[in-house]
This record gives sequence, structure tokens and C-alpha cells, in this order.
Amino acid sequence: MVIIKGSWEGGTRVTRSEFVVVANRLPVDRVVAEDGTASWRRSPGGLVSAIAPVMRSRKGTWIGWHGAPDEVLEPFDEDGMHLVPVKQTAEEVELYYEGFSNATLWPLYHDVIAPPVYDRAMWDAYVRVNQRFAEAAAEVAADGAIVWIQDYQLQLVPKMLRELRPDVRIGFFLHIPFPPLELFWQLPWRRRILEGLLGADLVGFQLPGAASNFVRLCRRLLDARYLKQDVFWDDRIVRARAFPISVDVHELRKLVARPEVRERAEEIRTDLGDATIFLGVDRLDYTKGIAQRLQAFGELFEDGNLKPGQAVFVQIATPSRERVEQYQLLREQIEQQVGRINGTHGELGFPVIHYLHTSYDRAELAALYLAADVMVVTPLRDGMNLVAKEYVACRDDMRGTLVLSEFAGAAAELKRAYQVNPYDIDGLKETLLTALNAEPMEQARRMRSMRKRVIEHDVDRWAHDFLAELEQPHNL
Ligand code: GDG
Repeated sequence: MVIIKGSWEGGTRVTRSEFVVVANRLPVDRVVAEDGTASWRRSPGGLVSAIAPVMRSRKGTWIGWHGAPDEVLEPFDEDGMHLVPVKQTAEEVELYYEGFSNATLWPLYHDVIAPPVYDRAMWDAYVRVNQRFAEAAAEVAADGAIVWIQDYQLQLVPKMLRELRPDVRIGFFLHIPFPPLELFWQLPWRRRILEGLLGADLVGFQLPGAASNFVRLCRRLLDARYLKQDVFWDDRIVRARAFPISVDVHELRKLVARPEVRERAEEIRTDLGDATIFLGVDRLDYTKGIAQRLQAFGELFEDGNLKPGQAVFVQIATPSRERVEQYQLLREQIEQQVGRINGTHGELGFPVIHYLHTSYDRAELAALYLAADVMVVTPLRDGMNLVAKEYVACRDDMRGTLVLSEFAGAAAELKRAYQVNPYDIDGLKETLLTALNAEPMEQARRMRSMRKRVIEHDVDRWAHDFLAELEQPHNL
């Protein structure tokens, strides 16, 4: 890492790095203590823990927003990483983040489950903020550096960065699905997004089908030549490849080995009256199929297949994107549904659903995974779904069953899950009962096979495979 005098925010020092990660958010959250002093804490989650070791060994820099609108922050070091905050105004958060990213791209890329908003002011803000990220990356990247751009908020950055710094090697990874041509075609700025992505040397997706959608679009929309999953563009080869993301198995194994986590799991079971526990853990998002799973669960009581006190559903719904209208509507809808089901089927002291609209620490989540008999993951569309893999990674006791939507990326790897079509409520009910009644031997057989896959393909391997591919020579 070379420290040079630079022009960053008017003459402060710029650290140039051989390895740069660009993501909407920095990998740290600001925590304010009771006495008002602020400090930074590493954000939970697999992406950060996968990239942090690479950042350290390569003395990398992470570029991202620090979470406070209108605030300008100088670059700083934290947790062994060099961090470069990128400013976002309150208006940009509304138009670029809540708007174009989460009210346009998010629903469009998830099968238009909610109607996407097409708004020119949102698009303009998306372009402006992407340009700012590209400029920050251009400024900190050393000659010939590796720059790894993350996710749908930053799809224009590859092209913008290449224009500023043709010497750097650019990788892009999309964490969410990439839609088929028939849906992507709706987007008024479809050409600009595709050209933006084609600025990269390597465009990574969760699944091979998404890579194929991308290549097909390049051909149809831009008339680009291609061979298998290589697109020929601007005298370069742009590779489209699949790299299914995974979880930090090492961290989760350490967590579930802690005696207090085991004890907490026991305590949860006792608190719930030793009922059979169905568990859902999701961001409160309309792509996650929460309403469908609760409806199926409620109907099992209606049909007399389950009895209050005998089975209970714990649904953790982590608050998410609370200023976006569709998310406010979803929250109302789920809360009404939970009230209705508990009102109809619950008994005094025995609600059938425990709905918790809050966020927990990793240890509590691990204890919940250990306590659950049936883990229910039923997204209507999901790039991967880490919750399914976390559950599997935690169950070193070989117990518990996983009900998994066919529409989660994870279904391609977790073949031994009880797979369901979440739109088919009868099928979902049947599968919940089958998973509930699986014999311990059958549970262990399935769990062993799923654990093998997750342990061998953890998040370190994901990061390693992506970077190894990016570093391959790729000249025409
Ligand atoms: C996107 C894609 C893709 C949840 N509640 C709490 C909490 N979580 C953690 C889970 C898990 C993560 O959040 C959620 O990851 P998912 O993969 O399930 O879903 P998205 O947030 O939609 O993620 C997805 C992923 O990116 C990675 O590429 O798999 O398809 O949509 O790790 O454990 N964590 C804590 N408290 C909570 O209450 N600490």
C-alpha cells in the first residue's frame, strides 16, 4: 500500500491500493455509546467476513457509503481495512437507493413480484451516484489494480471506471437474480445498464441461468458477438460466469459450539412449551414469500392437522427499507395476517405464530437455528438465500429439516431439502407436514448431504473462485 499526497476531498492523503472493493455500503456500522461517543463495528454477514481476510492480505481498500446522509467523512482505517466513505445526500438516498435501486431494479430483477417504478429523476440520481463511486475507485486504485464491484446499486460503475482507468482489472458480482430478456426489456434504460456491466472483465452471477440471461440480452439488445458465456465487446472479452455465494461456515461452527448458544437453544424450546418449532428468518421483503408460508401454516390448524400448543411458527422479520411504500404495505399486510391467524387458531397462552419485527445478534440467530425442527425458506424469487445455508451449517447434530423454495438460488445446491413451489399453497401444506414427520434417520441422511455441500462450498471458496477467475489472463 502506497501513501501519496492526493487530491481526495481537497488535498488529504490518498491511499492507493492493489485491491479495491466497491459496494453501496461500507463494511462497518457506526455505533453510538450512551455517553455519545461514536465508534465503528464490523457489519455482520458473510460478504464482509469473506472479503475481510482478502482485504487484509492484499492491503485493500473498501469504498462505500457510511450510512449518514449529507455527511462527508475522510477515509479511515478500521478492523484492518482501509475504508473510503462516499457521500450521499438525503435526496440521493431517496432517489438512487430507495428509488432506482429498491423501487425499480429490485422488483424488476425479482420477477416483477411488485410493480417497478420507472422515474427519470430516480434514474438521473442513479447515474450521478454511480459516477461518484467510479471516481472514488479511479482515485484509489493503484496501477493495474483489481477492482471488485458489488451488486445492483452499482451496475454503471464498471463502464464509468473503465473510461477513467483503462489499466485496472474490473470484476462485478450481482447478488440478486438477473431477469430474463422478456422482463429486462421493460426497463427504459436497459441499454445503459447492459453497457455499464460490459465495462467489467468478469461479470459474476449466482446461477448459470442468470449468466445466460445476460449473454442473451447482450446479443439481442446490443447485437454483441458471443461464444458460450464470453461476450466480445469493445475489442475485449467480457466473461459471464456463475459463482454461487455461501456462508462463513467457520464462524457459524464456532458459534454453535459455544455452550451458551446451546443453552439458549434449549431455553427457547422450553419457553415455547416444547412445541414443534417452525422457523422463518428473513428481511421483511415481499420477495421472501412470508405471507404464503403463514397462510399454509394457518390452514394446517384449520384442517385439524396441527393443534395449538403442539406446533408453533417463529417468524423473525428484520426491518428493511422502511421508507419504500411497498415495504410499508407489506408490513401492514403481514401484521394483519398474523393477527387473523392467531385470533382464529390461537388459544389462551398458545399463539400459533410468534412474529418478531426486529433484528437479533448472530448468537441468538444461531440458537434459533438449533432450536428449530423445521426451517421454512419460501422466497418467490431469491438470488441465493443465505438463511437456508446458515441453518444447514449450524445443524451439526444432523437434526432438523429444511423446506426450501424452488425459486431460491440455493435450491440448485441443496437438493436434499424438501423443495416446494411457494405459490402452491396445498403443496406447501403437504411439504410442511412431510418435513415435520420426517424420521430422525431421514433427517440425518438429508442433513449430512446438504452439510457436505455447504462445508465444501463456503464463502471463502466463493471469493477465492471469483478472484481466481478475474485474475486469469483474458486478452483477445
Ligand atoms: C441478498 C440476496 C443473497 C437476517 N435477520 C437477521 C440477520 N439476518 C441475516 C441472515 C443472512 C442475511 O441477513 C440475509 O441474507 P439472504 O441471503 O437470506 O437475503 P438478502 O438480504 O435478500 O440478500 C440473496 C444475498 O444477498 C447474498 O448474496 O443470498 O439472494 O437477496 O445472513 O442471517 N442477521 C442478524 N440479525 C437478524 O435479525 N445479525
